[in-house]
Amino acid sequence: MKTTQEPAGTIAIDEIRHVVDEVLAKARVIDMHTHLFAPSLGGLGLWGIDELLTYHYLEAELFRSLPLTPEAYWAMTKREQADAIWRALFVENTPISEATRGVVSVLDALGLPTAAGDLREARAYFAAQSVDSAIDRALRLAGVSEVVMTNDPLDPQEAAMWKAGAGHDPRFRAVLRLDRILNKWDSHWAKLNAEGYAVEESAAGGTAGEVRRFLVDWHKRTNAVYMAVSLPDTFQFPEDSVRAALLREAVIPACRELDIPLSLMIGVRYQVNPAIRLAGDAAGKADLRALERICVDYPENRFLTSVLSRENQHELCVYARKFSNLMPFGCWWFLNNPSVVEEMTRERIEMLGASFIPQHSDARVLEQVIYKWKNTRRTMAPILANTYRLLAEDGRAVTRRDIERDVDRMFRGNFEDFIRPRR
Ligand code: FIX
Ligand code: ZN
Repeated sequence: MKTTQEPAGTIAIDEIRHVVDEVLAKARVIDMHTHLFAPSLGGLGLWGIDELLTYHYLEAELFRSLPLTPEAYWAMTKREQADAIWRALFVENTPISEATRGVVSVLDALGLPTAAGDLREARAYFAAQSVDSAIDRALRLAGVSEVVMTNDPLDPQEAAMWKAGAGHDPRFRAVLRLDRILNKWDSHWAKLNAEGYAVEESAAGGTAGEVRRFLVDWHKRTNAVYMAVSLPDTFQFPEDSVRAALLREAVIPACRELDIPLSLMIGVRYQVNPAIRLAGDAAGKADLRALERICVDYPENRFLTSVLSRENQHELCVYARKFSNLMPFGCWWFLNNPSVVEEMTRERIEMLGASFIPQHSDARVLEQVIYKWKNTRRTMAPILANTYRLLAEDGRAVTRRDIERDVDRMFRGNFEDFIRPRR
């Protein structure tokens, strides 16, 4: 029996869903992990219909729907590839998969036909756009205020542009991606040497200090908000390996020195089918005791973490309850499907409240932010509405302010706070 006065702005239970929809629609999210690039980084940034259709998610689906060898596909021009994918997945079949529905959703949001026999009208539309106006339109339609890039300091094309002063744009934040250093040291250490860093293939001697210097120099050049690495499902820490040594002696100390988080994206089975290139990666259940050990050994560091295997999600939530320097984020890659996003998000709210980052888009093509954030809002709305209904039924009235605060925290505040320097 409720005796206390209900706070101002209390929402009736049957009004909650409506308010949640409004608040989510109004929210301007920070997309904290993408493969998008600021326009000053030239051709690295992908956008437009041909890029949307030749997305590796769709390439994987193409090879299931068309008796076409990967070799024959790679021999095509980008335009021919896009035509083949449109015909096979959108004309000769119904676009019901998450990735094909995504393209339909983008075309619809841009006022383009979603069931045309060919791509003439879509191509004409994009040909008439400038990259800057395309960026502003996509971010506005997606309700995204800024995106975080994935910048590779060992990518020759990208590195040259940063050294030439490119890259700075208020809509795009930088991140130092370290997969080549940590996962492919044997084929990349010489590049650091060539750039004047006295490193050794064995990673012995002064290598760690030099890698640290390299990272600090690139942080200065890019103003990166965090460093990141994807790791295999077999990742172990500690381990007698160059990767573990560089993590321990270079990357983790550099992040502490620069007071920025390290993002650990764990659980990739790289190139199980190299013939289909980017689409050839898979997922595997990882031993998250490596993450436990890293959180225990480096309490001064902050770790953004996403795990690729559905089977690792519960453990990650449990570890986040143990370590405040661990921030779970996103429903990564093969998990970014509404049925799985729903399951993961409900569990995270039950175990972590609003103290996690529900999603990132992982967009590789600009316009993908439009459908990925539309899907996220659509999936989150019933989950949040149900959560607040349960709270109200349990005896605490819910206000619009509660919902606004939680949504802002999950889609902005948690990330902004986690990257904010502590010193
Ligand atoms: O490692 C990553 O950042 C992954 O997101 C990508 O490598 C992957 O190819 C992808 O596009 C996932 O959505
Ligand atoms: Zn990614």
